Amino acid sequence: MLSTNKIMISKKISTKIAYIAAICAAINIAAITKTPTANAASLSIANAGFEEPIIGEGEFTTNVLPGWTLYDPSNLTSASIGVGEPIYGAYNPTADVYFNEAPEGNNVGYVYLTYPPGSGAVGISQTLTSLLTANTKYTLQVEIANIPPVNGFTILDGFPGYAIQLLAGGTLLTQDFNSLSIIEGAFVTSTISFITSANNPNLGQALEIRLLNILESDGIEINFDNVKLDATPIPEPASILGITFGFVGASLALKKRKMIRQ
Ligand SMILES: [Ca+2]
Ligand SMILES: [Ca+2]
Ligand SMILES: [Ca+2]
Repeated sequence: MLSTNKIMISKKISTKIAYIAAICAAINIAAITKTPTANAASLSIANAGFEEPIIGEGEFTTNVLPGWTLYDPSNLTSASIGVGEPIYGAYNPTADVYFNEAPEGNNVGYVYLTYPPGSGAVGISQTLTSLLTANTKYTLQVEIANIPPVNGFTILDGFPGYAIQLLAGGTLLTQDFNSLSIIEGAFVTSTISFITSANNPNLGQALEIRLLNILESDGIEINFDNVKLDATPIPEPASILGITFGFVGASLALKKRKMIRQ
């Protein structure tokens, strides 16, 4: 009788230990999930909404886009640029092109390529002043649009496909390679994320954003807008250890209970 009581008391104690350990683990999880939102920072991107230069309704610039440079690894566009054909720039769409015109401000960016599908990827690129940092979650968000064939511009029919890339020191960290289907006249939001470990080989290298027209299918022009890059510190290893100890504590208590039952 006495020993049964002892077992019951031990059971109660071990149950309490299990609860306390579980609560400790939960607190550690809460601390981790809270930390990132508190410290999230927007990284500086020059001309992120393509509002420079200021241009009139329906107008566009020809290969002029402050903050951004042409990315053309196979030199596909050199002859076209030489004769002044527009390849990239800022564009101020009218309401008959996009119902809401631009998702942000007045302008969007464009990449316009009159080459057959399979010719190669061309786009715009920006190297940031921000450097790749350890234990950080990077989230890149870009609005992408399929410009419709309105006002007799049947050449704008179709969509060539896009890629949104995040790099550091010239190394691709992550990309959205044409995963979203975009109907004529629509803007969609592409969001990609990358978490750096403590020993990523590109730590300290400059971040770079590329927005590409990949010429994968029939179509010549893509529009982009409202480029955003957030950096959020992720938990220190100490907090992760806290979780581990919490769960170890819970499992030890459960083991104790099993031993008492036997
Ligand atoms: Ca804009
Ligand atoms: Ca407009
Ligand atoms: Ca189109």
